[in-house]
This record gives sequence, structure tokens and C-alpha cells, in this order.
Amino acid sequence: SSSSSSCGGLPCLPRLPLLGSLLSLRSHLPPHLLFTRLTDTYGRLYALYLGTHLTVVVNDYAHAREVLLAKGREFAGRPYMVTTELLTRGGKDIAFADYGPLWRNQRRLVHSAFSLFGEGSSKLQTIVLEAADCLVAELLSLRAQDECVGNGVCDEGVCKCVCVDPAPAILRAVTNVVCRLVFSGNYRAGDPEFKEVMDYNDGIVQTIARGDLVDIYPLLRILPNKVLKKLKACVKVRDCLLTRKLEEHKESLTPGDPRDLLDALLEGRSSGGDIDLSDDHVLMTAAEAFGAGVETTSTTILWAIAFLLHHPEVQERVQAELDECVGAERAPLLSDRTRMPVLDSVMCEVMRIRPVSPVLIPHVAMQDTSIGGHPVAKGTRVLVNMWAIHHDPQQWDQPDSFRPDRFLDDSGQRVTTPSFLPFGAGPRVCVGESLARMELFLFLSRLLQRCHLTVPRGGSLPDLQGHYGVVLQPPKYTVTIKART
Ligand code: HEM
Ligand code: PLO
Repeated sequence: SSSSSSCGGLPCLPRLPLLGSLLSLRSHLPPHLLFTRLTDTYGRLYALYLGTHLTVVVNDYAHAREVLLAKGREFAGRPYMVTTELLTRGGKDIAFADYGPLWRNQRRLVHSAFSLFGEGSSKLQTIVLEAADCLVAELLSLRAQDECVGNGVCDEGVCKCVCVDPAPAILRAVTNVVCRLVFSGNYRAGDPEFKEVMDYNDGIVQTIARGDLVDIYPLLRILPNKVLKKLKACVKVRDCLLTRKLEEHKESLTPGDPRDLLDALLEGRSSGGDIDLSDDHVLMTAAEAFGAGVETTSTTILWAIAFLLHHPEVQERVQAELDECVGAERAPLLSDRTRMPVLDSVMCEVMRIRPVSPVLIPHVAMQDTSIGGHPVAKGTRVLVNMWAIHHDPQQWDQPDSFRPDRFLDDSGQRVTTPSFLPFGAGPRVCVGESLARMELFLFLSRLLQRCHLTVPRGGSLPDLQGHYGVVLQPPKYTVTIKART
């Protein structure tokens, strides 16, 4: 006896008391695909109930701009969710914290800490290049028999190439960059603390899936719950590790000379107005930058490699550009970036076709407002389906094909494309955007300058479907890596 209704004039999915629209949302599809499919029936702007929570789903660019930019402040709230409350000690982080003066101050501090390493200075470049060199050396030194899951037959039986799962090495390289920035850490292969970090991170990624039943029905948290138990255990390990770093930093901090994000937070915690940031805020903010920095960047690099394996001609074009702009004698630098539109277009196309955060993080209306002229009451949740926007056939020619050229004009120069917001926009835009772009450029350019990547002989192409969790991850795959000379 469910009833289809209209919410403030918006088409609305059928709804039952307490269960909300759950029955219409049962599907084998992950949320971003399900929400995209529902546009066939309900149009591109519709409402549904997640449990008792009225939720508006935005599937087109014009309304996304209204929510994120034009009315960005009005929609800058975040909902209460059981899992993220546990992760962040009740919203003492940035991403899952509700709008307010502390959130604003934390964002500002993280921004200025990252710009210490950023564009103007060469620090980040040095750190990433060092990590990229280790990565390339590690990938090239892995012998096929170590990890090959293919048939092990490489180039006439003479094993000059390797056939490996690139994920572990990439994960360590990316982790090393972020832990340098956050707490001046660095992990060698086999470091037990690194293993600890990988394990708790994995546990959190598996349990914090957005839209989890517990997040929709907070009452379920009082029932015995395996997922929450695992999440709690992982968060405990993380917090213990980072508390140690925090205490060490407090002792060794030199005023006026921050070494990393933790120092910058400790120094700046009382400079933001009425209320100082607590130890918990400092800890949660550092933990989040660490977690976000690792998961997003490694996932994007793995997607890039997967698509390059499917499109060897694109890899060759990037390598031709690298040979011309950089050569083989030196490493690619950030200052080369503007002269390398092909690589830039590849990075954009990867983030368009597989956005790591396909429905962003839920937003909440902080006051009565409207979307597309439809009234939206204070407290309404808003999901921006960036997947639908990045695959909108009205905006993109053949949206499901990997075609970096769509970001280039006829003379091969980068064009700006609307309908493309992989980092979100407005007050809640990703704080790591410029860091992530620099890192992706440096890692990918160094990797492709030094290595040629192919599908292992007798192996298969990576599956491009993607596994939806807190980020949209590529499935495991293997690759054959040859040194370029
Ligand atoms: C938020 C994308 C890398 C830290 C976000 C959001 C997206 C995003 C879509 C949500 C925007 C919204 O809810 O409207 C990405 C992508 C990355 C990346 C595609 C890399 C390819 C990073 C890195 C860091 C970071 C490297 C930190 C070191 C954050 C934080 C937020 C955020 C703290 C929350 C901002 C807020 O709610 O105020 N990111 N991100 N991200 N990102 Fe990133
Ligand atoms: C990744 C696992 C870490 O252990 C904790 C963590 C912190 C911040 C999260 C991140 C995880 C996943 C990606 C998120 C990020 C904040 C912004 C980012 C959600 C859960 C994106 C892409 O939105």
C-alpha cells in the first residue's frame, strides 16, 4: 500500500512509513547507477525517503550548480550518520562535520598548510618525485615469478618484464606522500606500522560505505552489529597511532616553523576566532587528510592505468608528449604541466568517466530554500549524482567511451568543459583538489615516462565496472611493466 507522492512539487518515489522508499530502492545496482536509472521514470530532479529522511537527488548540471555554487552556503550542511560519527568523534573532522565556525577554521588551516608544500614551493614536488622514483624502481624490480597470476610466460620465456598487481606498490607510494605532509612520516617496504595503517584503512573503507543501513536507520545501532564492531576496532587502531604522532609533535614543535599539517594545526588552532580547536579536532582533521589523501589518489591512479591498458594508443600519445616535452634525462616537473595537454586531458577523462566520489558526500539544507523553483525545507538531504552529470548524453558525446580528446580543441589545447566537477564545487569543494592534481600529474608522468604498461600475455583486460564503497574502486587487475629506454 505504498503511495507515490509529490514533495513540494517534486516527483517523489513511493514511500512507506519508517521504511521510506526502501522498497523502490532495492536493486543490484550501486546508488549512482540506480539514481541515474530512476531519472527515466522521475526526471532528473526527484525526491525519495531514506528511512524517514527526505532526500532530493540532483542528476543534472544546472541544478548541481544551484546547490553547490549559487546556493552553496544554504546547502553546506552535513547529515548525522552513525558510521561517520564513530569515525570522526562526532563530526570533529571536516568532511562529515556540519557547517559552522570550527569547520570553517579547520578548512582554512588545512588549506594554508597544504600551500606550504604547494604550487609556489618545490617541497611537494620533491616529495612526490622521490616517492614516484621508489614506485618505478619497485615495480620494475618485482620479478614475474614473485607475483605473476597470469601464465608467467613473458617475452619468449626470457623474463625481462614483470606481470604484477600494481595496487600495493601504488598504495605505499601514495601513503608515503601523504604521511610526509601530515606528520612527516615515511614507510619502507615491510614496515609493520605501514601494515597496520593498510589494515585499519581497509577495514574503515569496507565499513563506512555511505548509505549503509545503519546510517539510514540509526536505531539499528543498538542491535549487535558486526559492521560497527569492525569499524570501531579499526578506528581505535588509527586513533592510537595518530595520538602518538600528535604527542610527539606537541613536544618537538618549533613555533613559527611548521614541519607538516599536524604542526600547522597545533599552531593555528587558537587563531580562528572565539573557540579554539580541541585535541580531538586536530586529531580528526589530520586523520581525515591522511585517509582521504590515500584512498582518492591511489584509486584514481589505478583507474588511469586500467583505462590506458584498454587504450594503448592513448598511452602512446602521452608517452610521445612526454618524450617531446621532457625527454628521458630528467624527471617531469610541475612546470611542465601546462605544456602537456594530452596527459592533462587523460587525467580529466579518467576523473569524468570514473569519479572516485560518484554521489559526493550528502549535503543538507541549512534553511528553507529551493531547487529549480521547488521549495526545499530546512533539514532536507541533497545527493548530487556526479556520475549522472559526467555521463549525461545531452552534455557529452558518447559519454560511456573513454575519449580524452573531448577535453582538447582542434589544435590540441585544453578546453574548459562545464558539467565536469570531480571535486565538487562551492563551500564544500574538496580541500585536497590542488594537492591531488599535482600529485596525479607527477606520479602519472613519471610512471609513463619510465614504464610501458601492457596487458599480461594470456591475461585479460581489467574490468571497468567499478566497485562502489566509500569510493568507487577498480577491481584487482594485473599489468606487465617494461622499462622504457
Ligand atoms: C571532499 C573528490 C583528493 C580531502 C571531497 C568531495 C569530493 C572530493 C567529490 C565532496 C564534495 C562535496 O561533498 O560536495 C576528491 C577527488 C580527489 C580528492 C576526486 C583525488 C583525485 C583529496 C585529497 C584530500 C582530500 C588528496 C586531502 C588530503 C577532502 C576533504 C573533503 C573532501 C577534507 C571534505 C570537504 C568538506 O566537506 O568541507 N573530495 N578528493 N581530497 N576532500 Fe577530496
Ligand atoms: C578513507 C579511509 C580512511 O581510513 C578514513 C577516511 C577519511 C576521509 C574520507 C575517506 C576515508 C574516503 C574518501 C572521502 C574522505 C573524505 C572526502 C573523500 C570520503 C573514509 C571523498 C572522495 O569524498
